[in-house]
Amino acid sequence: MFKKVFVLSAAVLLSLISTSSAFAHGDVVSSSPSADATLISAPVEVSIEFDGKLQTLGKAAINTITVTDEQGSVISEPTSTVDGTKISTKLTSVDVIGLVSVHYRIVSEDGHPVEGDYSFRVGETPMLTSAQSEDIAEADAGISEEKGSNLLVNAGGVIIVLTLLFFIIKRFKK
Ligand SMILES: [Cu+2]
Repeated sequence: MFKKVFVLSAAVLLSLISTSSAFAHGDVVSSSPSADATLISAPVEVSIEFDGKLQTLGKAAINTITVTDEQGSVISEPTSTVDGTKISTKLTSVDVIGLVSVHYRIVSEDGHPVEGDYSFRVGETPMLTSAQSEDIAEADAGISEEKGSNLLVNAGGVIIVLTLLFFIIKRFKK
């Protein structure tokens, strides 16, 4: 009986670990233009690459990118194109200057809706200042922080299972 409980618990533990890493959760891998970039002129399109395929639901627009200028006006086409792990949208105007904001809303491979924002600049000296390289370092740190929190969640699950296992074993030992 004791052995049975142990094997069962180990199986639960293993399945917890594998389900949490088997699916892509909609993390951004890269984008074009990249976050915090400074460009001489506006890009023709904005695209974002995710860590897994995006869910599609026929022609329904469940994955969207909306690009806005510094005044908050939408400067992207109403439709976004999904191609596997990538989503892109064309800009309606190249006459853009200043801070450009990108807002995305996607449904990840495992069915989670994921939203996010980032921005880049157009029309300013494309020289990398020390402040900007700090920004890039921070952005990189942000990505690893997110991965860290995922690991923490997984660790939390493992701890719960181990605690349960401990109490089950304790009960059977009596
Ligand atoms: Cu997920």
